[in-house]
Amino acid sequence: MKMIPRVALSVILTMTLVLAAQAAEPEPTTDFYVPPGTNMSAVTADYFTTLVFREPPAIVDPKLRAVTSLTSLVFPVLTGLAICHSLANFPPGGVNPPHSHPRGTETFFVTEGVITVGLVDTNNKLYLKELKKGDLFVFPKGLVHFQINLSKKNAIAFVSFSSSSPGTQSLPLTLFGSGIPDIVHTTAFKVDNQVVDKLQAAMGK
Ligand SMILES: *[C@@H]1O[C@H](CO)[C@@H](O)[C@H](O)[C@H]1NC(C)=O
Ligand SMILES: CC(=O)N[C@H]1CO[C@H](CO)[C@@H](O)[C@@H]1O
Repeated sequence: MKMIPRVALSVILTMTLVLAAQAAEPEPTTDFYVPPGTNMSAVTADYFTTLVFREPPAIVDPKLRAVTSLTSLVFPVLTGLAICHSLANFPPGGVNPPHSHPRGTETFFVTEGVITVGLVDTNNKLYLKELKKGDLFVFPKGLVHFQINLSKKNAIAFVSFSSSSPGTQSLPLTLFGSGIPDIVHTTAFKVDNQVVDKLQAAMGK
């Protein structure tokens, strides 16, 4: 076997270090996480099991998608494992407004119906795609994206994240529900105070 050239070796080594540095969560030092004070003899298969995805989440607002999120906060066994899931139910016309996940890449798998998804990159290029049952779309970590059901039938998606706690920043809420001073918005959006007040009111501010 030929020796691997030194340059190639150092490239491989650098890439390995970069990938390690990019890992969102630290290497586990135990088989799996249990909350402090847990009696290990009392831990059963149920600790690794969830039944909450048996039923799609109930629609609350017919204009929005409903979601059941299974992050490590609600499913502690995922803690430190760099993965979590959610199940989303889109009524006809239901939207998941533009948002991003600062700590995780998302894969979005349609299990029922048709869902239109959109992704915007840092060059402000929009990628739009109509997904049918069985189709999967990738939303790279941190990038703004949205989904909408433009069909007349319900649609469901099974969602995975490369983090046990990917976090969500919803643009409408971040911009108009956080208390950013009006002057910032009137300048940024070139609109008057009434427009800003209306948008803030819609976000409960
Ligand atoms: C731990 O759990 C086992 C099995 O359920 C039980 O028999 C034992 O009494 C528990 N120990 C403590 C200290 O609670
Ligand atoms: C309830 C609702 O808004 N349904 C709409 C879903 O999308 C289709 C296609 O754009 C519309 O025709 C429906 O009115």
